[in-house]
Amino acid sequence: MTNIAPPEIYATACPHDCPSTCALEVEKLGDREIGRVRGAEDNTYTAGVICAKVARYAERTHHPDRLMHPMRRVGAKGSGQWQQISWDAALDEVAEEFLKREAEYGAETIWPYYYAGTMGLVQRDGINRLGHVKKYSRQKSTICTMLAWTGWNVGTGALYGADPREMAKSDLIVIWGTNAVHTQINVMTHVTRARKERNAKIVVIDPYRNATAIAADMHLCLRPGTDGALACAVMHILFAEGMADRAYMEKYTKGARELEEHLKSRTPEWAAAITGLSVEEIYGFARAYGQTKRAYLRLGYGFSRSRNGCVNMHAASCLAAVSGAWQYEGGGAFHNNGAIYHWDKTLIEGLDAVDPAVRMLDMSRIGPVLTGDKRDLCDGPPVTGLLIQNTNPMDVAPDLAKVHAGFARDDLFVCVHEQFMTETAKMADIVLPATTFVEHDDFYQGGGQNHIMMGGKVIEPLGECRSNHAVICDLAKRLGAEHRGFEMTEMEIIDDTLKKSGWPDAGQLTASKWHDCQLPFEEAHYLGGFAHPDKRFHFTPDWSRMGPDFAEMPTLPDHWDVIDQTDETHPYRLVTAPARNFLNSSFTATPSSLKREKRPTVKIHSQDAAKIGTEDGAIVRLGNKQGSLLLHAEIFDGVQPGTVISEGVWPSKHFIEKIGINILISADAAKPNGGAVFHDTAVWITAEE
Ligand SMILES: Nc1nc2c(c(=O)[nH]1)N[C@H]1C(S)=C(S)[C@@H](COP(=O)(O)OP(=O)(O)OC[C@H]3O[C@@H](n4cnc5c(=O)[nH]c(N)nc54)[C@H](O)[C@@H]3O)O[C@H]1N2
Ligand SMILES: Nc1nc2c(c(=O)[nH]1)N[C@H]1C(S)=C(S)[C@@H](COP(=O)(O)OP(=O)(O)OC[C@H]3O[C@@H](n4cnc5c(=O)[nH]c(N)nc54)[C@H](O)[C@@H]3O)O[C@H]1N2
Ligand code: SF4
Ligand SMILES: [Mo]
Repeated sequence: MTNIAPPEIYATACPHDCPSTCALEVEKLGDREIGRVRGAEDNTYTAGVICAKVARYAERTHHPDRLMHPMRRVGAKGSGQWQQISWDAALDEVAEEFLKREAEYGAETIWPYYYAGTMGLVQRDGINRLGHVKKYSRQKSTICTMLAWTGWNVGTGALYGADPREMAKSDLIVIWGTNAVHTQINVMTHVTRARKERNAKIVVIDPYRNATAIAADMHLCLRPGTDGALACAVMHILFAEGMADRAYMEKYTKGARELEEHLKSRTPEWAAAITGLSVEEIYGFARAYGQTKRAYLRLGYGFSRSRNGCVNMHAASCLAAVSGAWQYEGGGAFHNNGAIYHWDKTLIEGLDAVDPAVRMLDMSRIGPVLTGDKRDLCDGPPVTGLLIQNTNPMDVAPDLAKVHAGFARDDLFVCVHEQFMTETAKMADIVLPATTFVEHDDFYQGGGQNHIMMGGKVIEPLGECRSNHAVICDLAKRLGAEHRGFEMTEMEIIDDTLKKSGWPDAGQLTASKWHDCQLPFEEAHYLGGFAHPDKRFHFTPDWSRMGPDFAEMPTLPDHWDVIDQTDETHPYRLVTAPARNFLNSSFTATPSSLKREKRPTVKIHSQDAAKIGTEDGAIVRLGNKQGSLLLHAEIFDGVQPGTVISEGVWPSKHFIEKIGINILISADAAKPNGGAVFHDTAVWITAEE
């Protein structure tokens, strides 16, 4: 009998762009092999639960399609013809091309383009250090959080709220515009506790009966982009029926009188006409909310991804300030904990090298930028060089036809550092192979929770893969960029950043695995006052503080009717919600995720299907002025007629005509400070013969 030693277990954190940031335990089977991945039982937020796609992470790290070597394009752009080259040759070529373009057009012609493929602070944000030192174009990061954070901050003054673990102590949890079962499963852990231990009620506010709505006691299935109307009517009822906490408002809020006056005309009947909900549903929710002290608003991102998204987020956040639920444990509101970590990111991002005169390009408008829109280019030089890490704009960005046209430009030199041959990598001139999180050191912060987490390397890099940090430092040398951050290891940067930010150092964090940064109850619930200078929650938001494009924004919570409304030609509203087994376009290469998601579809109400003349499994064409695409119809009555849903983000190659759903998504920058409007699209639908 042979004695097989149990695998070594390493503590780390999930690197993906998910509010849960789970504490993980990874089995190490060999120098270059991981086994099972589990959620840490002893982390109070993760509590042993992780999503299925990350539990199967070995499938992703050891995928046969992982990029293993640097490659140079030899055929036409996008032809898929590559030649394997050495790291030195690849980096030399990138540097040479960038320097040549810089000499011709100035440094702003190079655009380091990145997002959150890994949420590790060093590997994600280090690219900014190179950009700042070189005075390359800066990125305005609008693709995800801009609308939600702006809408939250304008009311509370800061990006934090009631401890997410407090949901377990609530009597009513409102899951608003987040499909938690898909996008952050750990919310359900704490919600389920409240239900089991306290018989708490769960309300879901979402335009479709998604997996989270199925688990709820009440589902308000409203039209997309109408949450402001719902919030106003709920507050109208709170005021009208004596459920508004006037003493609380007197002490803690600004604008309560104006708000009450303004809401008189925002009746449940008014909101019913806008949202498509019944008056009874609105009363039912308002009374349940108003009569429960421990009522917790868990506000997600989904309902902010509209042209009126900031206004809707603010309106929803007002509920807790009218009811006074903030005063109670298990009550109040939460969206994200970004502000509790008070990072000093000078070293990671090279903030000491920032030149505010360097232009900022809106990442969500990469299509217009690459196709030469003068306004997007701030009247500056064209972008002729892209360095891409951690993101896949050829699939995920709005106005995909323009993005594809931009990447096809012959004069554009593109270097993509990736784990997989994504649609973006396919368009590169040089592709560099990237490590996955188990192959490099980093540290993480919880967005939807409250921990800083250490994520040390578990195995050696596979093939010739290198970390983002290594690539940025190697390029810096060749590009003549100097900064002490380029001379340090990942762990040295982690240690320095932790200490400067007032947290335990790298050694301590490695030993404790994570550090709980939750604010004390009084502070998290703003009981010493909100985070504005006047210490009040603002019912009357000052949008001018939040972004340049604030004109015409409503100065009180409202239904702001600037969404892509339906008309005779475009009778349907499309929501492009996240699929359970993908994470944006990540995991679209792993067999088990593909098997579960099957193919891109559009969910259509049976009444609409009858009008269109289509049936389950048939092919329909969806379109608007930006373009059109073919999708398989799925008859689904968990929406209001007029709303259609397509889950993703599927890479373009999976679509019948090889272009993805974002061909329909507008690159309009939402007000007041930009932000992509993924769930705000009017379309036509026809049956295909
Ligand atoms: N499985 C999986 N998990 C993910 C992701 C993924 O793609 N797949 N993406 C990750 C990322 S990057 C992020 S930012 C988070 C986002 O996670 P969430 O906060 O959940 O936000 P969204 O994914 O945009 O959308 C969630 C829900 O919003 C609903 N919604 C759309 N429009 C409206 C509206 O007008 N009103 C209301 N009330 N609801 C609306 C959609 O129908 C959907 O059910 O999830 C992360 N987690
Ligand atoms: N239709 C529609 N489109 C959407 C959304 C939607 O809801 N609907 N959601 C939007 C949102 S919220 C977001 S945040 C964006 C996100 O979109 P992306 O930022 O493009 O996210 P992913 O598609 O997951 O791509 C991240 C890429 O980073 C790579 N990566 C991961 N780790 C590393 C690493 O350590 N180094 C390097 N070099 N690469 C790495 C992964 O392999 C992956 O290809 O998509 C947006 N697009
Ligand atoms: S739920 Fe989110 S954070 Fe947790 S393992 Fe899955 S993707 Fe990662
Ligand atoms: Mo996101």
